[in-house]
Amino acid sequence: MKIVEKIKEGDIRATARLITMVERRDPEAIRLIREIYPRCGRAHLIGITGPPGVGKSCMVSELVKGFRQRQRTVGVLAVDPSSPFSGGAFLGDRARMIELSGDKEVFIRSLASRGSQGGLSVAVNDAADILDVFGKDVILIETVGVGQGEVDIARLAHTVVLAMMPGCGDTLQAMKAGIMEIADIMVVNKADKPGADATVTDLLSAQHLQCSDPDEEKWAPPIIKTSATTGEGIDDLVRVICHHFEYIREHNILRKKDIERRTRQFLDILTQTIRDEFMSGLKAEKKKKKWVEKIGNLELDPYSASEQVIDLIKEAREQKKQKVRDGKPAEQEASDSAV
Ligand SMILES: Nc1nc2c(ncn2[C@@H]2O[C@H](COP(=O)(O)OP(=O)(O)O)[C@@H](O)[C@H]2O)c(=O)[nH]1
Ligand SMILES: [Mg+2]
Repeated sequence: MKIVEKIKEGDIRATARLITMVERRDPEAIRLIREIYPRCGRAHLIGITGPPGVGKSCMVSELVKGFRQRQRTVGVLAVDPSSPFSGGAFLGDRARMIELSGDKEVFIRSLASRGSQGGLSVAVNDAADILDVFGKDVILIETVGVGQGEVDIARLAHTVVLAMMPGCGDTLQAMKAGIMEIADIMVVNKADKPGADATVTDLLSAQHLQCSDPDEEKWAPPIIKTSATTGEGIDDLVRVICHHFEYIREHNILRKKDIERRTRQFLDILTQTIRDEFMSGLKAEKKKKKWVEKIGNLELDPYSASEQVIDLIKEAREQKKQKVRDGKPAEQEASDSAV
C-alpha cells in the first residue's frame, strides 16, 4: 500500500514516517504532501501558546483527556523553536505527554527547527495536514508564544488559546502587540496560586485597550481560569474551545481563516523554495563567497542581488525546458546553472 493510503487508513508508523520526512525536508515528502493536500480540511486546529513555564504542556495533556472523554481523536504537535536552551526542559515536557500515548487515538509528536523559523512553520503546516488526513478530529499545537515566528505558527490554528499565569503582568505588557491580537481564548493557568484574579483583571484591561469597533459582531475572547495540575477548569476550557469552533463555522470565519492560512503557507513555501534553489546552486558552483563578498563589500546591494537571482532562476528553468524540447536529458538541476 502506498504511504498516503496507509496514513488514510490510520497507520501510525506511516504517519510518523511522513512527519519525520517533512521535518527533514526530504524531497520525497513534497510529492506525498501534494497527494495529501486535497484530502485536508476536516480537523479543528487548536494553538496553545504563551510564555515558557506557564503550564502549556500540562494543559495540553489535560486537554487531550478532555477531548478523549468527548470521543474526539487527538493529534498533538509540540513545537520546539530549537533554542539551545530549551532542549532539556522540552524532553521533560514530552515525557509528561507521552504518559498519555497508550491510547491509540492519541498521536503525539514534537517538531524542531533545524534551519530557519520559516522552515519550521512549513513543517508544522505539513504535519498538521498529515494528522488531519490521518483522521485526527482535533490537533493541538503547542508553541512558545514569544517571538514573531512563534506567533506566526500559532496563527495557523483555527482557535488560538493564550495561556498566562499569575504574576504574568509584565510579560503581558511585552507580548501584547503580537499575541493578544490573535488570541481567541485566554487562560490564566496555575489558578491554584495566589494572584490569579489580578491577572484576569490585567487581561481584561489589556483586552479593553485593544478593543476595536464596538458595533462589529466579533468573538469576544473569554478568560478562563485553570489549574493544569489538578485539572480544574479544563472542562470549561474544552467547552469554550468547541464553542469557538462552532462560532467561526457559523459566522463564515472558518473559511476565511483557512484561506489566510493557506496563503501564508504558500508564501512561506515560495520563499523557502527560492532560498533552497539559490543555496543549492551556490553549493554546486562554490560561488557563495563571491555573492556574499560582493554584498558585504557594498558592491552589490541586496535588492539587486535578489532580482538577479530571480532572473537567473528563470533563465535556468528556460534552459532546462529547452533541453527537454531538444530531446536532451535534463539531468542538470536548474539551480546548478543558476548561479
Ligand atoms: N501550581 C501549578 N503548577 C503548574 C500548573 N500547570 C503547570 N504547572 C507546573 O509548571 C511547570 C511548567 O509546566 P509546563 O507544562 O512544562 O509549562 P510550559 O513551558 O508552558 O509547557 C511544571 O513544573 C508544572 O508542574 C498549575 O496549574 N498549577
Ligand atoms: Mg511546554
